[in-house]
Amino acid sequence: MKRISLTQYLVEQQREHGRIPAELRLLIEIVARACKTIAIAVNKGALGDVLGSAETENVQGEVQKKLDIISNEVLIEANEWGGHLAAMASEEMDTIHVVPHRYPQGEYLLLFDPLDGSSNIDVNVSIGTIFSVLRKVGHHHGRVDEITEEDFLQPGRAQAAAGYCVYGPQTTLVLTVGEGVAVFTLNRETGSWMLTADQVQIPADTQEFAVNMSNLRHWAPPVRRYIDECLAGKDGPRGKDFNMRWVASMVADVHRILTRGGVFLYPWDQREPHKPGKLRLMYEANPMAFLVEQAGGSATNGSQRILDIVPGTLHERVSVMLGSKNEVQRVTGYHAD
Ligand code: AHM
Ligand code: MG
Repeated sequence: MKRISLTQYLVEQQREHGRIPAELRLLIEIVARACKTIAIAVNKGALGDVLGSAETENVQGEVQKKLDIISNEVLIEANEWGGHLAAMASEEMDTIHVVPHRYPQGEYLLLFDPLDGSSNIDVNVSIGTIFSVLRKVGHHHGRVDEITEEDFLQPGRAQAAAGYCVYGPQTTLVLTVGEGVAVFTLNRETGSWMLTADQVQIPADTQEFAVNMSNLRHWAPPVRRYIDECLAGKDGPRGKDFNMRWVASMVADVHRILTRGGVFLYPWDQREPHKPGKLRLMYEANPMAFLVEQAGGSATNGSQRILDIVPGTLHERVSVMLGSKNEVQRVTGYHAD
């Protein structure tokens, strides 16, 4: 079988299907190239002095790892000069990063979690990069300094593209431009991303859930009910046994779900009642929700479709339930009961 590269795939999307403008194609190519650079740093591990803590904190009060900071810098540097972006936002930066005046300003806004699954870096378990692309809306008359955080506060359904890269046994890039989900695998010999799966579909039913079970006693009753019923297996109300997986890297857990189905939960918990959840809406939940919906799955916060949530702030958090449609519908339904 003759495989096509990411570049060919994007040119086809642009030329034959008219699905993406040239600027968006450039943006995706640049993000993909940055992910290659991050993958090289990840692979070096202790030899590259990239493991461990940077001894700094991000805006959310989390201690940053060296790779969090390296990956953030790689993505910023790669994306500044192309003329495709107006501004960027990241889990690792308090405020937005407007493209400097010396470069032309483009039509897009890029958000990312540069290195997701930080707790897995030092233990050599899969980690990843998540990204989300929005269009600059409103009347800016092309002046860079007019871009503000407000321009980013669009619901996830407005995304022009989204994706993630998994740094695992294989380095894999998963992408949607709103016409299904495509998977590319990095060929290390040639340095090319090659299309290895297209129009990925998540089965509607599953017997596998992903959740951090150590938090069980803190969850709200609908989530406890859902998991209790899964755990009861054949003898319980579901009448079938469930398997459990929890990588603690959202990219890896979502990738498994895209590959063979499943349901992923990171629900609200009562320890910090005012915090809707752990995961961030704009650069974790939204891009993953877009991918999952494009693959025929669902994503909600228990009461609402993730992609319909209008963000109030850049770093806002959200409760997440995503994956196989029928399971997400069930756990969401328990919230309405
Ligand atoms: P991070 O962006 O700081 O790495 O945090 C997000 C990660 C997700 O990838 C993962 O699903 C979750 O945090 C794991 O949380 P926990 O350590 O509670 O299992
Ligand atoms: Mg993250």
